Amino acid sequence: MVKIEDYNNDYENKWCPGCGNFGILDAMKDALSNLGIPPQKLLIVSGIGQAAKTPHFLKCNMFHTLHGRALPVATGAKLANHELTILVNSGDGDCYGEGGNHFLNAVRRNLDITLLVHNNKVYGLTKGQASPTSDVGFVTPLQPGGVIAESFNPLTIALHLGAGFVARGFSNNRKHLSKLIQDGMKHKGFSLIDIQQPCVTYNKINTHGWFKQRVYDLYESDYPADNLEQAVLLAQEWGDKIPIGIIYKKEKPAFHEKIAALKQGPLVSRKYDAANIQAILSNA
Ligand SMILES: Cc1ncc(C[n+]2csc(CCOP(=O)(O)OP(=O)(O)O)c2C)c(N)n1
Ligand code: SF4
Repeated sequence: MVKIEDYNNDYENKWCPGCGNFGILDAMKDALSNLGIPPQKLLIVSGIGQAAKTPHFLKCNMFHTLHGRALPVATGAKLANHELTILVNSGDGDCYGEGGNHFLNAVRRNLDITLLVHNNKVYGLTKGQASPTSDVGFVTPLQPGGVIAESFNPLTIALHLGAGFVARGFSNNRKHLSKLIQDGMKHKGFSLIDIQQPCVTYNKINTHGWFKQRVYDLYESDYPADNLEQAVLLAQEWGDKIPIGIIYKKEKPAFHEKIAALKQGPLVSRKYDAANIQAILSNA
């Protein structure tokens, strides 16, 4: 049996008091212990940013890589060992800005990994510049007249690229977020969970209270999450009402299942000599 405490470590945490990242960290530990995944069987990959520091605060295998590059590293790890459970923690700037191209291609490939994007609609670590998900008009020290570019909607982009699991969470709704992470991890293929995460220091608009007044739970509705056209419409609902839960879900073959060379088991468990590398390649 895996307990929440199995994931605890004593690494010093310097997130601001009240940061939404704490709720995401708690929900992750709850989800991982509920799924019974022991720390040694889990790899968490992250890039750079406040969100990307998350794996420092869990006892597990981790790979903290370059800004925006968590998904390519996770892709390599999954192809080397497709039996490994892989989570990616990324911020909206890290994933949709610097790593935007990798996001698009990871969705298209349908890698069997779960991507948690801590979406605070701002660059937190570098002190409050606009990110791709900042809303039009959002004022920052670098955009004193307000953001003029349209906001990037990761949910509709992922749906249009054929994603099989698209969801939105809220960092303060920890039980709900834990369930969402569990459902995302149980899903075979790429799972996007875009998590609304208040940055109490640099985003004074989208606060905990702002979200609490607006979020409603799709798990409590009879929304079926299996109709793409309905999902695209729902993914655009933003303002007075904000849906949280599974927006769309559809099973399809994962990337590693389509690679002939991986059918006889993970690459890491093979013995390598010149002859068998040739055999693996000729199988591909
Ligand atoms: C190649 C590169 N470009 C820029 C930076 C500077 N940088 C570090 S974190 C960051 C933004 C992080 O924002 P986000 O991903 O939204 O994470 P948050 O800190 O808000 O959690 C930037 C621009 C960097 N470290 N490397
Ligand atoms: S700056 Fe924002 S995102 Fe970073 S720790 Fe503080 S509240 Fe969290």
